[in-house]
Amino acid sequence: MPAGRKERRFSQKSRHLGRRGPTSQKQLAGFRWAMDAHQSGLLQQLLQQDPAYDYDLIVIGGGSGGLSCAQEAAVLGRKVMLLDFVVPSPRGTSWGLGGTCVNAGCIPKKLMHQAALLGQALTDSRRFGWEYSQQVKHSWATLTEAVQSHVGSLSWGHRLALREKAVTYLNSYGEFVEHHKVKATNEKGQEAFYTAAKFVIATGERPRYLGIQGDKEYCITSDDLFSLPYCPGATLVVGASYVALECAGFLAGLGLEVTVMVRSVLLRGFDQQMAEKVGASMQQLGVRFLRKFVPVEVQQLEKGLPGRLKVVAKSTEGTETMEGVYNTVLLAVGRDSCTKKLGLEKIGVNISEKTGKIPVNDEEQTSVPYVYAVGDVLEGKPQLTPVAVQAGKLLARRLFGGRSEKCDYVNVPTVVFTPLEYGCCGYSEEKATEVYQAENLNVYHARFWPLEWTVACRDSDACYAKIICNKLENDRVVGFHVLGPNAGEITQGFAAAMKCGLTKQLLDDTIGIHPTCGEVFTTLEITKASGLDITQKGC
Ligand code: FAD
Ligand code: NA7
Repeated sequence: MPAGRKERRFSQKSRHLGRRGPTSQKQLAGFRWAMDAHQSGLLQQLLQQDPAYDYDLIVIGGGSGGLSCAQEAAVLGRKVMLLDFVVPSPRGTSWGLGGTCVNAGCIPKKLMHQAALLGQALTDSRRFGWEYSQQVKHSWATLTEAVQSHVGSLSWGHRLALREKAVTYLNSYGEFVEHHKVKATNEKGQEAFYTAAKFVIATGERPRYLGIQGDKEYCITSDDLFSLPYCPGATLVVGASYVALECAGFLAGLGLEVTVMVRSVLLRGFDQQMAEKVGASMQQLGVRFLRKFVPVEVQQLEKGLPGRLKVVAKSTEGTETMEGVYNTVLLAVGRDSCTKKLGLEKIGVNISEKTGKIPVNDEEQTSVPYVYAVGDVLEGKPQLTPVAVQAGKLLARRLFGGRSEKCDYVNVPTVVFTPLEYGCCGYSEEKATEVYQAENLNVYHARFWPLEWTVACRDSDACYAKIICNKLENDRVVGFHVLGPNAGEITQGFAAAMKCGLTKQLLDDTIGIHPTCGEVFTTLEITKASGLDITQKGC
């Protein structure tokens, strides 16, 4: 190992240790760990580097998973390079470091969801005594400018964090050229080659197109929506997954005319009773659903920002066709893993032929032992930012920190940020029935009317809570579902309880917080099987 590198690594470590007082408990525990590791030989093993390589670790992809893994490895004293490159969308949209979540996913999506909720709050506010006479209208330009400004600051923050942790960041596209070696190509087409002992693939996914006439020319995807330089106007959203419904939801909440074209079911993979309730709540907001249709052609009728597009669609159940005219067509028909142009075949990393995703073992190791993968590229794992972050961090600790904790992909909570939010953790009713059989399940449910909605005279029957319990395990909660305001905030806490083995009895023993939506879970009494009425009456 070159002397300079060794010094840098130790000075980094001592800076890290020096942050707290020399006698802090944490530091003492650290010294004790170091002594033990030294005696067992682990320390020597961890510090051992192969001088044959430029880096200990090269991470390809600077999104949620890649950033977390690269930074943790650097904190552990390793020499790390991170390559991140955004191939512009067919409409030319591109962005900086940070990946999907920061630039074209969770963050801008949640901010636009908030913009839509504020519109609803304005309407409610009159019932609470607010009087205002100005015409209320929404400015798309102000919203996108504010959202992009925040996104830009997060992206910049990631750059600074990499610099602080001495991770070498290159805005270059990475691909394997031979074992332990990648080619990094920058925006100008300049190529450089780097070697590393270990690699992590965290290249994520990008929106899929339909392959029909006019799709790449005239349609946009979520990659383009959050920075669209003009208000999309009347919008057709194609697809019925969470990305589709979330985008449709906030566009409708901003006052736009929104139609969703659904090929089969809403929210495939989610609890279907809940999915239909999400759909019903969106319909109430004015979203139109075209069920069992797929687009076959998109034509431009008029140029403009936005222009006018004609969409021809055909039924999935017969020969019927239909046409519609929209200002914008947003495709949300799935996402393809960025694994095809990584040169994986050159080093023998297997990918699933069907999905393009990378199968890994429970330590995120691919078919090539020195190559690992985290995040959305993984086969059969939840595709969520906190999952990618956790997997990346724990992977770095196992590779370079002598730790053994693995990412737990079970009972991962998630939320669909439709105007009425849907939060869930654990199994859908369909999946629970498949795993445990219907006769072994108790399904408790209730409708609830948030207090804030009473004065506002909003729908008393829209919000719904459901838990699925396994009778054979003392009524352990195996599925948690809530449709209501702030479902994300509610679900997070119950997810922690489920990790601790939450049972129906424990919920009954929990004292609620009044008046909140979450308290409904402490008073669930009616099972679905009983058929008793759960209708809420009001307004
Ligand atoms: P990404 O964050 O996608 O990062 C991959 C990076 O690698 C990208 O920057 C990409 O350009 C780069 N890259 C690709 N190939 C190469 C290459 N060859 N060389 C160099 N760089 C490359 N998750 C949530 O938890 N909550 C949400 O609310 C949520 N909302 C979402 C909303 C939308 C609209 C979308 C699309 C996704 C949402 N997600 C949400 C999912 C979340 O964004 C992903 O799970 C997460 O970003 C995955 O992280 P990743 O590191 O695997 O990949
Ligand atoms: P998903 O979850 O794969 O869903 C794709 C949706 O698009 C789903 O509703 C599909 O309907 C629909 N679809 C697929 N092909 C078509 C065609 N040809 N026509 C009409 N509708 C179609 O994709 P997402 O992009 O929402 O999310 C993927 C990941 O991105 C997610 O896990 C996060 O990480 C972010 P189907 O139910 O198959 O009939």
